[in-house]
Amino acid sequence: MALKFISAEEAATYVKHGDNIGFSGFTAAGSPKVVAQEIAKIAEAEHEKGNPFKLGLFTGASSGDTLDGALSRANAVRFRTPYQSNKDLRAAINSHESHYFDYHLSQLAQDMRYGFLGKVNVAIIEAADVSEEGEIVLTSAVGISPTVCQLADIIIIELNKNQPKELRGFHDIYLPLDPPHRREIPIYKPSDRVGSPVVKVDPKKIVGVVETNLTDNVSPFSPLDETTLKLGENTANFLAAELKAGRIPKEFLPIQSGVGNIANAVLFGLGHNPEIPAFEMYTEVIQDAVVELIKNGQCKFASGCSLTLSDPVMKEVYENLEFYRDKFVLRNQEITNNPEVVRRLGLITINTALEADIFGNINSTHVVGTKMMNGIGGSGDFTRNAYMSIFVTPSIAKGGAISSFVPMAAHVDHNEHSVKIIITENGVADLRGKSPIQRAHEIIENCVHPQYQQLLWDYLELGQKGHTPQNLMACMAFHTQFTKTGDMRTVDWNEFI
Ligand code: 0RQ
Repeated sequence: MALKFISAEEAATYVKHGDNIGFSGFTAAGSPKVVAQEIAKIAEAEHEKGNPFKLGLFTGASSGDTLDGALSRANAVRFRTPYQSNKDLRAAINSHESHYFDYHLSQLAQDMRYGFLGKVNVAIIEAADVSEEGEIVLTSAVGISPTVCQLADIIIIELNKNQPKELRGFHDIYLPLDPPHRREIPIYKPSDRVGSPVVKVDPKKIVGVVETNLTDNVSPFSPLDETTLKLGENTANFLAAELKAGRIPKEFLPIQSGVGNIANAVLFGLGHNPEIPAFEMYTEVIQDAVVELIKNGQCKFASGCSLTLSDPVMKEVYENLEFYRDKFVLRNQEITNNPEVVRRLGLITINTALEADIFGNINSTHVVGTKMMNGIGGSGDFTRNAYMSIFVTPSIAKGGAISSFVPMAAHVDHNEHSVKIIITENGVADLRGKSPIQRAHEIIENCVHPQYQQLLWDYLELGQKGHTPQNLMACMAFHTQFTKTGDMRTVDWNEFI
């Protein structure tokens, strides 16, 4: 069947008010770049006429500004899942203009297939290549594309000339059968390939192909500073000591690392510690630091869901694709984050906390307990099933007005039962085999910023007797004080005695 090439404006007309749209991509990588902007224009025109125009949006994780930004600025997002990091969408979510299901990334595609989240009307998929037989070579990410292509009534392709056709072979698309027919996922090492290099769809569903030529436009990371460098160094030294002590096998274990400035610094630390042997990664996001590790031989292989690379690094990778062909693979997030595979491979997982409490519960998502930052992403998929789950965070935020360690986390994404190690620029809290009160001592002594140590020792004195010595009147005082005065350091426990 001949492919029909259409304009982005025409493609957008296939989308109707009330539709649910499934997009390719994972982070800005692989996210469609032009059709959503045209949909946003239609939404604005309809709103001007007094007509409603809102959509449900499924993506792999966050997306580019040309998608989440454009549609939320046009007030066209009815609901959004599973993860986002766009400032305009964040504002819409926090004002309830858009509803947000903050979802474990590994679960989204299967829950869509189970019918838990409604219909998918349209799939908008970025491709490096597409054939008349319906074979799609994806671009820099896989995300949930195989499932949305399967579920959607119609498919619009954004064929991006900026993404080389030679990417064919870098993807490994494996869709597990749904229960009760599911079998094990036969991945026994990060480099195992178990699926197809392309997404296969019924070509009759492809209603149009829109040509583009745009980069992913991934924002670069903040430069490393004293705090993040120390954090990375502490993480690397801790893992080297675990290896020496025999608690990590001598071959080392695959690493999963979160995304963002802190994760970037940790990868830098791992790459610069001579006691850490060359390792493999089984992770979600392959970011700039991973490419650097691959180039210098510190990372032997990376399995991920996306190549989330700044434009210059992406250019370098695409110009040298043959060097990288046996060094990384891109899988759908149902597989990169799969609990079965994470547990089997024995991942060392390293994710970033927004805040932690002194008993080891982690808040990854809610600023001061109420405002959504980004979302849980894959951190829950990995943490709960890790060989060793690590959380990293600077000990303070906003120049010290916020302590990353509080008496009780104002929102819990990862609880004390799953969190094994917490690391800051000050040191390491090893929570393994420790009771709540022992964990509190370990965290206050090793991780908390000196400006907050005494306040938290004093809090422990206020605690009611019991297994976890919380004081339910005072446990939110850090947060309430910050809301009142803009500084947690001014907490006065006398108010609670
Ligand atoms: O704010 O940018 O205004 O200065 O939060 O913090 O220190 O730059 O760290 O970029 O690594 O992001 C948890 C958000 C950290 C991220 C989070 C403020 C701080 C700064 C960013 P400014 P940093 P990072 C796989 C894993 C959840 C999902 C996940 C995240 C801004 O890592 O979204 O783990 N994780 N996915 O000042 C108020 C606090 C704060 C605070 C920091 N306690 N209260 N603000 N900040 N601590 C990836 C995927 O799933 C795709």
